[in-house]
Amino acid sequence: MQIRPDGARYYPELIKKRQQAELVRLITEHIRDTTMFTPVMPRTGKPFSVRMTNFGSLGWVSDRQGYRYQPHHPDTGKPWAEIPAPVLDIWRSVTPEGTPTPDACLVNYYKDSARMGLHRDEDEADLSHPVVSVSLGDDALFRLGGLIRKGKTDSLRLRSGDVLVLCGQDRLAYHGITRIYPGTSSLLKSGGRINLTLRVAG
Ligand code: MD6
Ligand code: FE
Repeated sequence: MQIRPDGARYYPELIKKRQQAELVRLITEHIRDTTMFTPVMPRTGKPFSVRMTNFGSLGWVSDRQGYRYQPHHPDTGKPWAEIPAPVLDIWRSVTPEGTPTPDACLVNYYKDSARMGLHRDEDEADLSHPVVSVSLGDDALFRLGGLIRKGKTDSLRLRSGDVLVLCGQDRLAYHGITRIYPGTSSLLKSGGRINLTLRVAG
């Protein structure tokens, strides 16, 4: 579903319950094996409230040196695991034919009070490819702005199984997560929300 002309697309509950559970199984196994890292803001070193890990040949990280993609986990130095096939299937189902395969899948984990400030996804080498995001677990309030940070924003309540694509006019739009609604989903045993963000990074 197109939510803005030539821009973002939103697919509510594209992923059905059984498949959500399977994704959570794959992700939690991965988290158990690799542990998550806590990114910090460039320069200030202030920790994010969201914890992260990655799948793919490149993973997104943030530390005092800045934001970047790198092939290994910042704490353990190990390469990231491959992007699971069911996740690649989701990408294929919402991107135009001929779109390259994503090489980066960021896993964001939100506890009840975690948030993500307004930002643009602009660390990728080619900014013409779409960014696909998958929500699992508790609901979240997503804000989608425009090309300037101060512009007005639209709000979208993202629920478990929803897929959002930032493409076209909105590929570089500011966006963020204002809040999580704790207890709105029973998908994750310990609660919270998982977001997968798929990108062609390299
Ligand atoms: C989140 N999402 O949903 C954060 N980025 O937790 C993002 O930062 C995002 O949803 C690019 C495209 C879609 C997104
Ligand atoms: Fe983003």
